[in-house]
Amino acid sequence: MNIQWYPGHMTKAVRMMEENMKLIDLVIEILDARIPVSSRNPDIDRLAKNKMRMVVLNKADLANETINKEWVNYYESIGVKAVLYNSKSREGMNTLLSAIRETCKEKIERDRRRGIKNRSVKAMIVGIPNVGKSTFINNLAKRNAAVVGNKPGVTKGKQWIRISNELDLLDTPGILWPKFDDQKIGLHIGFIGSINDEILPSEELAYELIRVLNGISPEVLPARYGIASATADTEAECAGILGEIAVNRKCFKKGEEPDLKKAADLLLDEFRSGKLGRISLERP
Ligand SMILES: Nc1nc2c(ncn2[C@@H]2O[C@H](COP(=O)(O)OP(=O)(O)OP(=O)(O)O)[C@@H](O)[C@H]2O)c(=O)[nH]1
Ligand SMILES: [Mg+2]
Repeated sequence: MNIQWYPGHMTKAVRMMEENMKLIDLVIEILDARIPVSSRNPDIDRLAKNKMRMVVLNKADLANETINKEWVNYYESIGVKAVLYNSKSREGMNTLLSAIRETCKEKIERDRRRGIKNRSVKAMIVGIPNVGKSTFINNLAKRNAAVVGNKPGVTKGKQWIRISNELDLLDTPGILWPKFDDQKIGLHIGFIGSINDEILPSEELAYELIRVLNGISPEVLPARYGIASATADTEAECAGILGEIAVNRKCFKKGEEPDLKKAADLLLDEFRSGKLGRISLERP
């Protein structure tokens, strides 16, 4: 399976981000805590050159708690400021605001020394589609300023949102990059729902998810769907497991034949929304 999604609106978004970068002090990169490696867009390094940087591991509520901490420690060890965040509950808000202040400390002090008052920190919020950029902004703003949605490609253009006298955030559309070096990256991004589902073959994607889940925590699928433990190395084995999930969830075509497409959509949906538990796919 060859996954790639780089439509014209992303090229346009990158251009918009380049044009606005001169106004920006800080670039806050929103990653999905379940896949901090795959959700890191390599193009951001070029875009954000010479800017202050910070990483937010969002959707921390969907990722494994122990592995979440490992990631924060890892980033600290390489000198990158990273904080865990859950945009649904605002868990981590105080740590986050102090991390922003800490990251921008020098700029704030420099402004003060020069007698510049009332100049806010301007931060661009960037990341791949559907990681929760707009939700994160609304959360900080304590109001529904930006449009959010449970699918990739919701934000279409730029939008400035004032958080306080000290902080303004720029919402941007989610961007991917022209080619994934490793197809594993494409798969992981597909699993979490950051690629337009219309271009994804959901059954094949579900087979891959079954294979990956079986490797990470083999008890998850049997526990959730009441099926027997089984190996998931070959496509036939994965299809067998998906068939059992279909039967368990009564996904049938006309007659008695299991509907694998329906079961695949259900499995992906349950993984994405955390119904299978808090599962991190990547570890430092
Ligand atoms: N569980 C959980 N869900 C979240 C969190 N943050 C955002 N979401 C959900 O993720 C989905 C996508 O959120 P958006 O804020 O629209 O994502 P975005 O990054 O702005 O997406 P694009 O504009 O399409 O690039 C929504 O259904 C949110 O409710 C979080 O921390 N935890
Ligand atoms: Mg958005």
